[in-house]
Amino acid sequence: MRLVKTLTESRDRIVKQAANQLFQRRPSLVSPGGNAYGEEMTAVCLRDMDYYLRLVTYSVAAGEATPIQEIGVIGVRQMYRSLGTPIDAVAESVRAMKTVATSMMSGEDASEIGAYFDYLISAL
Ligand SMILES: CCC1=C(C)/C(=C/C2=NC(=C\c3[nH]c(/C=C4\NC(=O)[C@H](C)[C@H]4CC)c(C)c3CCC(=O)O)/C(CCC(=O)O)=C2C)NC1=O
Repeated sequence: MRLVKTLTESRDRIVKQAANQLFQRRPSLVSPGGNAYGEEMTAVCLRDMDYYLRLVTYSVAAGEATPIQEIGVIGVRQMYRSLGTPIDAVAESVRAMKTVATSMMSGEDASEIGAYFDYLISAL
């Protein structure tokens, strides 16, 4: 539960820092023509990242990856394709959240939550 608390309390920070890393690496996402271009679309992108961070948090609490699979993975490829959202960039945003979140924790905790992030990244 300590881990869940840390993840929940740091949610805003994790999402914002990870989004900054993502947009620095892939500026085209937030440039004209990019899927996350404009204040509103960028906000929706950050909202999706927040959804995924919540799913990882639920899975850590549950001790299994079922929430990630059932809520966050099934059907999302088709959905993102129809929205023109590059799924590899979504996966990269999750990887960036993993980097930020695990850097806030000690070794054992980091590897526990890291496993759920990895599960999600490979499922996407
Ligand atoms: C909990 C399960 C769940 C997920 C995963 C989810 C995702 C989700 N992301 C959406 C849109 C979107 N998602 C993004 C996200 C991004 N664009 C990028 O370039 C980046 C790579 C990325 C952020 C990392 C954007 C920009 C939109 C709006 C696209 C549009 O309206 O054209 C939409 C379309 C409807 C809406 O705008 O709300 C859904 C349903 N909804 C859910 O209920």
